[in-house]
Parts: sequence; C-alpha cells; structure tokens
Amino acid sequence: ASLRVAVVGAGRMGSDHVTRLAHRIHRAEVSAVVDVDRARASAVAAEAGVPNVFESFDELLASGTADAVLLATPGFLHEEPLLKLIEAGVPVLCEKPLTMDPEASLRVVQAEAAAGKQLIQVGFMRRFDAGYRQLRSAIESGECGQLLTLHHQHRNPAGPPGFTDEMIINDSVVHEFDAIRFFTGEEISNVQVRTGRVSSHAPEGVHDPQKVTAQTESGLLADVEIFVNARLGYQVHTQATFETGVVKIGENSELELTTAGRSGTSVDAGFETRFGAAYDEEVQRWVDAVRRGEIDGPSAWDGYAAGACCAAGVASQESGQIVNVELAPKPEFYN
Ligand code: ISE
Repeated sequence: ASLRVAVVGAGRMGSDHVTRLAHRIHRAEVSAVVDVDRARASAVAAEAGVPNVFESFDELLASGTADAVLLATPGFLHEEPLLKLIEAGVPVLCEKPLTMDPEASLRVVQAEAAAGKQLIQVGFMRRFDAGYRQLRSAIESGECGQLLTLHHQHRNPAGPPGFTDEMIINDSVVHEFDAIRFFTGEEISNVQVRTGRVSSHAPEGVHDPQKVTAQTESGLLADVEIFVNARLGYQVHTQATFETGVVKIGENSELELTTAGRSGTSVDAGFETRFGAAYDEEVQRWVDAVRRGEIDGPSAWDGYAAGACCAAGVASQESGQIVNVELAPKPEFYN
C-alpha cells in the first residue's frame, strides 16, 4: 500500500511538497493537509485531490489518517509536534530549521534517543543535490589532495517580509552549516559573522549581505557570503579549494545560450527550481526508507548541530567575535 503522508503547513514549502507528493513521488499519497488557515489548506488540498483537511496538528493525530508526516510549518512551530510524533511513533520529515534554538533541538534529540527509534529526518535537501554529492565524493576520493577551504555564496532575490538578521542565520545560513558538515564529515567548532556595507535594498535595520566564517574540528576554514536581497535571482554556489585543484558546484545550468551578441545561462528564480530535483530525491528516498521502517537522511542530530552553529552565529552578529560552538555529547544512538 502507498504511504499516507500528511503535510502540515500549507505555505510556500508545504504546498510545493503537496504537489510533489501528489504528482512526482511514487509509493506515497497525500492523505491530509493541515493549516491553521483552513481556506489555505483547503485550496492546496483541492488542487491535489487530498481527502482530508485539518486546522490543527492534534486533530490530524487523532484522525489516524497519516502513516507519516511532512512538517512544513515555520521552525518556531516544530518542537511540540515533533515531541508528539516521537511519542506516537510516527516518522516525520521536518523542514529546516529543526527548532529555533539548540536547547529545543536537544530536547527533541534526547526524546528521540530515549524512545529508541529514529523517526526524524531534517529537510536539508541540498544533501540530495547531484552537485553536493559529487563534491562530497571528490573530497572523499582525495583525487585533488586534501580539501583546504570552502567558499559558499548564497543569494536570494529578496528576503520574505520580516526577515531579520537573526533569521538570515537561522533560516538561510543554516543550510551552509549543514553543507559544511556534510562535505567534511566534521563538526564545526567556531563561527564568526561580520557585517559591512549594507545594500540599499535591505529592509530597515537588516544587515545584508553578511560574511560568515566557520572552522571545522580539524581547522578547515569555510566562508559564506549570504545576501538575501540580492535582486538578481536565486544563486547558491560552492567552490572547494584542494591542494591540487578546485571544484565548483551550482554555477552552471544545463544550457548556455549565445545570441544577439551575448552569451550566458539563466539564473533560477527560487529554491523550488534550483533544488527541485534535490527535493524530489529527498522526498522519494524518505518515502522508501519509511516504508522499510527506516530513516536514512539527515537526522535530528544534524538539525541540532546546525542549530548550535546558528546560535553561535547570532551571538557573533552581536559581539563580532569568534564564537565557539558548544555541542552536547552525541548520543550513541546517532552513530
Ligand atoms: C529558505 O527558508 C530556504 O530554506 C532556502 O533554501 C534559502 O535559500 C532561503 O534563504 C531561506 O529563506
């Protein structure tokens, strides 16, 4: 039987996942859409022929209509449903960030470890992007010697309304922290965030762009340019410098067009297209793993560890100093 997935949160990401599950993912069906805004949930459900609509997570849980949950509400609404899902033994793909702070994420990690079964996957979809996987393989193979530095660029056309300095770290740079952990297989031990010249397109009081430096356990330095009001489209690039080579990912789209005296490639409009294939791969693999009774993607620990880097980043925004990332001991469960 196909996996009955309830999508909780019918906003930008939730509605994209409903479409994905309804039209592109095999061996799964959307059994319910949940949103406090019933009209919004109904519209998304109607579009994809989803039979159930609920206004609250508790109603969904009581209904017994879901074998698994895709949690796509904003991060500040994650902790409570995650704890309830652990208690109910229901697997969940939780959009990033796992929670808003490392203390809450640690509570989730500890509850999952105590329950003794991995149920949570965190929505770090870049781990399923072909370029990210190829770069990780290049690092592991050692074909260009040791990896020395990572340079990340992350540009959005515009920040969503109310996107603060803190959210720039917690919602956007969180992906880069996860990517650095994914590429290197190491934890990040310290973070520094600096602000400088500010774009006239940044909302009042927001420092955009920002420069983030992260250092891993073994000393590798990674730098990130985060620019959320970049106006040019959606661009996410990484350049990795090795002892005898450089690997770039994300810079080239499939097509380069030369015409009328100009030559170039197109720029994505948003993350839905830039990472469209990665989201599809992420959700298909999640569905297949859940049907086998497993989770095989980024874990609650990965969500917690990236969140701890974000907390250090936000502290550094305020102090300008290099801030150490303090991680609780990793439960054996996640090894
Ligand atoms: C958004 O929430 C995402 O997760 C995107 O991947 C990221 O590029 C964007 O900056 C965030 O706001």
